[in-house]
Amino acid sequence: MTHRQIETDVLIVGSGPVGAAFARTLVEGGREVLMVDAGPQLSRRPGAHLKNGFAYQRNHERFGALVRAHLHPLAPAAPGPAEADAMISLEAGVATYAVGGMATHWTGVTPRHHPRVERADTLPAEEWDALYTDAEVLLGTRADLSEGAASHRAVLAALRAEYTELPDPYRVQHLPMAARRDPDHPALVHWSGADTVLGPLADGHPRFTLREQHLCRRLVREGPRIAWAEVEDLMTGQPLGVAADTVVVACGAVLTPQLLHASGLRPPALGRYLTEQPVGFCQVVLRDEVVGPAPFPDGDGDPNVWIPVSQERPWHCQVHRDLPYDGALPHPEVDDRLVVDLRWFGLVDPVRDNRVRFDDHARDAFGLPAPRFEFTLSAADRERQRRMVRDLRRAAGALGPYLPGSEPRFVLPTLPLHIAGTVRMGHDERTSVVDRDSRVWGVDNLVLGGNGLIPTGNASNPTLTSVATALRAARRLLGAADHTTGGRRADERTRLPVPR
Ligand code: KBG
Repeated sequence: MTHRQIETDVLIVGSGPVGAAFARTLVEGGREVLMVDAGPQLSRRPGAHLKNGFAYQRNHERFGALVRAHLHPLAPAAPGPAEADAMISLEAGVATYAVGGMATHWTGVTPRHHPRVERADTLPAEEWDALYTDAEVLLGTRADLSEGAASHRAVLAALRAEYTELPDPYRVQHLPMAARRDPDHPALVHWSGADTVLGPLADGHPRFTLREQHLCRRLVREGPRIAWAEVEDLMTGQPLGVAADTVVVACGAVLTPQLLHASGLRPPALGRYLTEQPVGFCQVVLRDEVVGPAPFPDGDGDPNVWIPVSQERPWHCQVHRDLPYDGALPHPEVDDRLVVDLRWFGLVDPVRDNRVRFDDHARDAFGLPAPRFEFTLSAADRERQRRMVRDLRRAAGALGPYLPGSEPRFVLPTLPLHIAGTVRMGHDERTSVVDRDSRVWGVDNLVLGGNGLIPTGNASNPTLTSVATALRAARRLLGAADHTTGGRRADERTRLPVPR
């Protein structure tokens, strides 16, 4: 079949919040952008959060069922439980194929990464701070979402009374959330999605085109550049050839390296140094002394309480309500308003042999090389997680008894899917895939985005960091100065040799 040809300034593969941050910045900078996503558009405004529908805000179970239907297994087969690691397993990992990506259903938790424990040294601290602020604005992150909820205030007070030793800025506090209460109807929460990041682009813009159910199968390299991309309209089978000055790939920490691999772009660090966060989880029923004299009012809102990562506590803690896990037992006898989830996210160190590899002989559901995970925890990683779960028990003890069947355990399999490191950013092309402008080493016009770029062990939710990184990369594409190298512009950079 012959390829219909399209020309554009920028092709963006992937329409999650990171792809959207690239699109918004580049369109506002005067570029014409074509964005493609293999998944369908599920809402009128592209990439909107599905929980913004009234019914789902009132029922976590129903929303959980909806989300499950949008998750596709990444690896072809999951091992039996006997083979699974008791702390973490990637074999049943999933990806969201939808316009908006995982932000069609995410929790919106958007903390900054800890400057020493989690953050990469690729940028100076002042630049990180400025980028984080811009990313927070773009995502609509705020700390006051739950301030008005009695359950939130009760959990916050009980945990503050327990963790008196924690100094500022690491004490128990409000969880930063990319969501806001609707000013006209404060009982409803409006969750940020990729549409929030797209802003005016989501309502249509002459320089922005979004094509849903269009799969990028291959990037075709000629010399030091991507000459064109092979894109398939999945609904017609029609192939398109897209020639772009710049190609941005931001389709998740597994599917981004998958596309590079499928295109024969296989730098030595591709898929390696993979990290994922083990999650300790339990649910408690808040005890009377925590609730206080009056019951929580109907329609009170959920708590969103945070204990940030610190050097002594390299784990991220959130106390909130979220989707129920598979196999959660129903408890009609328990007042649902008194149940809270405790999720403690652990940090693992990046090592070269922890990786996703792509099988050239097996295909995934979209016909691309199937991912396979090779991932084990070191003794130090395991010890860190054991400390984390001891701390989870301490926090639970301050709040109330465990909900029967929801005693502390590691969440297995699949969550949290904060896979990182697979296309890591760095200073050296042997141990990283992109430079600090997010550009693939040795390919002039190929830029990557997403959690895969995060090169360090991390425990907090990564989306804010990835949006911040994307903002910087997009601004560099527009010619912004590189503050880390004395003000050189992106188009003045020294060309690197093409790796063999
Ligand atoms: O609780 C959430 C959490 O906020 C998150 O970032 C992760 O991806 O998924 C968890 C379970 O839904």
